[in-house]
Amino acid sequence: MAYTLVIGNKNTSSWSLRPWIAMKSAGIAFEVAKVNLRAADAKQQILAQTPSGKVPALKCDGEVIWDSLAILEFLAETHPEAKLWPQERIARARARAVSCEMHAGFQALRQECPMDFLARAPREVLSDACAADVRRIVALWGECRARFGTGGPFLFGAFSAADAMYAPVVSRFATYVPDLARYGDDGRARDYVAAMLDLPAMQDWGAGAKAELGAKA
Ligand SMILES: N[C@@H](CCC(=O)N[C@@H](CS)C(=O)NCC(=O)O)C(=O)O
Repeated sequence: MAYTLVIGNKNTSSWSLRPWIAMKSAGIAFEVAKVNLRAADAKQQILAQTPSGKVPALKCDGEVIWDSLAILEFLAETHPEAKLWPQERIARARARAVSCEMHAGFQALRQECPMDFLARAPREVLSDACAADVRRIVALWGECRARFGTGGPFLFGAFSAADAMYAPVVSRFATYVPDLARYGDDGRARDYVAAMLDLPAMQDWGAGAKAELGAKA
């Protein structure tokens, strides 16, 4: 299957990172079509690729699938060998639950701490709403790691779609909230962030972000 993944700017397009890191980590080959979201005609460029008018979108055999979570579901179905969802039923249900919680929530964190992949700018103070989001994520990561994570360093042990969904949050925490102990972390969330930042695919994304910013300077 020939895939083209339409993505935005690597330093800031949080939603684009999700399917990109999943495909890289799962070893699924794809081409990239980049849209500079800061270009004056960005909307037209995106609309030429996907009727949603948003990135990411996955093009495949004349079809287009948009929305990061829908793309992950499509990839998981098309590539069962990649095991993008955990194999065990309850772990899989939980991985979907935490992914949907991410997809539909954490508005305060998204607004206050927009992804800025390469920046390191710790925040001394977060709003109450944003701090509540951070505490909830720390708690859910800790629970996933404790209950399902024995087989590896990721939320459900081996890398899964849930990690792809939270990759932009990992980046936001690295930028703005490096000290997760202040938000109830017992060390599990900190170690999870470190494991995600160590992923070769995550480092590739950072190198790409650097190259894009360098190219513009
Ligand atoms: N729910 C969508 C959201 C996608 C989204 O908001 N993408 C932003 C970039 S990160 C976008 O395309 N913005 C450009 C625009 O709205 O014109 C997903 O998960 O893919």
